[in-house]
Amino acid sequence: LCAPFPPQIHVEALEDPAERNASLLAGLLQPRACISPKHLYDAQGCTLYGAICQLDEYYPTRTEAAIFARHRHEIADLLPRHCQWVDLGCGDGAKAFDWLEHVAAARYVGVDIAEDWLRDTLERGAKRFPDAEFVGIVTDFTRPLSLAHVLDAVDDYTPVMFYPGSSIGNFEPDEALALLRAMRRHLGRDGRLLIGVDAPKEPARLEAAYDDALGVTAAFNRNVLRHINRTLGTDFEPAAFAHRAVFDRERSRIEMHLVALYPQTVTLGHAQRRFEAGEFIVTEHSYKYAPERFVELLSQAGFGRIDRFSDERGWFNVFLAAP
Ligand code: AVJ
Repeated sequence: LCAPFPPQIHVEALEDPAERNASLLAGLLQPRACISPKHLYDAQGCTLYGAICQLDEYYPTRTEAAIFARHRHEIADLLPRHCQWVDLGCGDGAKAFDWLEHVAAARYVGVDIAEDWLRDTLERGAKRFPDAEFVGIVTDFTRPLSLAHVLDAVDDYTPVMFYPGSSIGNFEPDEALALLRAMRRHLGRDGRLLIGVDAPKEPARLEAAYDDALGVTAAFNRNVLRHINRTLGTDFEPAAFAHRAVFDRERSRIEMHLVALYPQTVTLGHAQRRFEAGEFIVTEHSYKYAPERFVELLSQAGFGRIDRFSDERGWFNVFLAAP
């Protein structure tokens, strides 16, 4: 097999900037202002998220890594041979590359919204695994049609869809179901979904994970304002907002807020938005699924066989789902 180098990158179905700005603006003008969590990940945001993953309080990354390490061979044995590894939201690819050491993948498909990172990730991967083909797809697969575009482009090998880190938690449950259905449709008979999902636990533990003592998550959250100031030309003052993370038990989700510290008016292009002291912007929902709830969601999405792997404390679950 002769893999092309440098790896090919397709750019698919990205939201156009005007559309993107319009939906950002619409969110900010709602009575309950919100910013989609995808805007947290500019270059600075990606770096801060990397730092979050190393915090004592932020258990998900570490817990998932331990589950992967402990069940590596067992899971690898359940995966199709000569698969293509579809790394959804690949980032630096580190989690996936640990798997490629144990799975003879014919192709790695890195999917991410950030093209610069993707190129780097693919080049590093291609050097480390010279026998595999490396392909990148720049897309926002949170948008309804993009995943279909992605997978239609590469349907010649059996896919293993890899969606770690509990990123599925950023979707509202109905959107999560739609995304799982879209994945299911592209698995064929032998494809698999390997997905990491955070579980509900004591609110204090959850809230600490999203409001750490060093203030890294607070910086990550406030950084979204700098990001949109740059892209949308707004004049948010990051220091005028406090970071807050609260667990809503009933909805089983962490909510990240930016709370106005004093009354202020922000210019949003041609519009203005007033924030009273205490008024807040919702920047993220992170849903936590009890294992039986997530199994139910997977079943609704059309998955038949579902294996689950967890840590001793039951803090985090990894599901291997097959049609
Ligand atoms: C990347 C969406 C999985 O929800 O835990 C970490 C993002 N936000 N700290 C999560 C995040 C605040 C993270 N995900």
